[in-house]
Amino acid sequence: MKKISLIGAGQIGGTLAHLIAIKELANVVLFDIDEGIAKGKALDIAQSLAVDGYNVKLSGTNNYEETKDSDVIIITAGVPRKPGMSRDDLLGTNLKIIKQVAEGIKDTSPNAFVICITNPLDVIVMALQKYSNFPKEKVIGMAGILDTSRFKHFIAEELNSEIKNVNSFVLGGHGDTMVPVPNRTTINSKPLNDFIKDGSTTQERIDSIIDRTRKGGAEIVKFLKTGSAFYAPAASGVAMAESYLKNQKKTLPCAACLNGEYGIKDLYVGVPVIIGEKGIEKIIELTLDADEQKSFQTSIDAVRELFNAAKKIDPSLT
Ligand code: A3D
Repeated sequence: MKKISLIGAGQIGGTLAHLIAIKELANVVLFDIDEGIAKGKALDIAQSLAVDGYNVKLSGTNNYEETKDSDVIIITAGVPRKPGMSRDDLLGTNLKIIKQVAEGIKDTSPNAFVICITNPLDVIVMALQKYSNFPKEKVIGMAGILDTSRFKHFIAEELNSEIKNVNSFVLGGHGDTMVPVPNRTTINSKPLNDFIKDGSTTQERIDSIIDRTRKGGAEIVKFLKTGSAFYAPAASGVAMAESYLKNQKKTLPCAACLNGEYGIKDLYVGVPVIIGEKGIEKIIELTLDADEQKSFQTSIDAVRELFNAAKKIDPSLT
């Protein structure tokens, strides 16, 4: 059995543990600075597995030694948003936390595939790679799958289609400047634009879906009041871990460190990548039209600006 360690046993961490267990994907170690949360959730989920006879071991800890030699590490340690906050407001606090996490994992699991979920995502995953010095193809951020599933969900509702027949990508940074690409969206292999042409929907309605997708996280924060989304973020993180552990080579939109692709170097941004047993095996370069390119550039500028803010907080990141 493979080993997945979850750093952060809060809302997403607990849901990740449950999903991993009922897929029998790996044994799970839940790590949290609050040892009681990690131990309590591990025990509760382990006992739930007895109901259906799933064969997975779970444990909870606040000691990095127990995460030793993990195949995959998924990081959600940090604070989530409260109503009215932007993801960027979390930067100062979560940067300090991610530095501690990098210290904790770098010697204990040097060969792990590391998936970061902590916000503000693109900058935190970039800081994590720099603090840990893990290979860039082994450090990846989860955001694009979540943003894409939100877009796909709204499109499926709008066109009364089964979700599995909707295909799309959301690119760019995980923030208000993210870039849903309606031109690359198909429903039953039919381009989304054709549904506008035949009157099934309108450009205005698609524009409002794009806007709702961009604000999809905030919509949930407002409903929950005490935290942010966790079911869909956890499902997205598990899809990445599964593609790596089973060498599925799925193409998934994730935050990856670009090395010249899309004309960008040394910056983590959301793009489609192939995840297999080597980690990020390929970054897919889509040809963007002028509007998409412009929106993508705006998103990249926003990520770069926030990383500059991070460097001011911690000059060791330069
Ligand atoms: P929450 O339920 O508060 O869990 C976070 C956990 O981290 C808590 O149990 C804390 O005790 C723990 N923690 C804090 N500091 C440390 C530390 N130094 N070491 C280990 N554990 C620590 O939050 P959540 O699970 O809802 O969200 C976790 C993070 O994911 C937040 O930063 C969210 O903003 C972010 N998030 C990202 C997305 C993306 O799509 C990228 C979506 C939703 C949430």
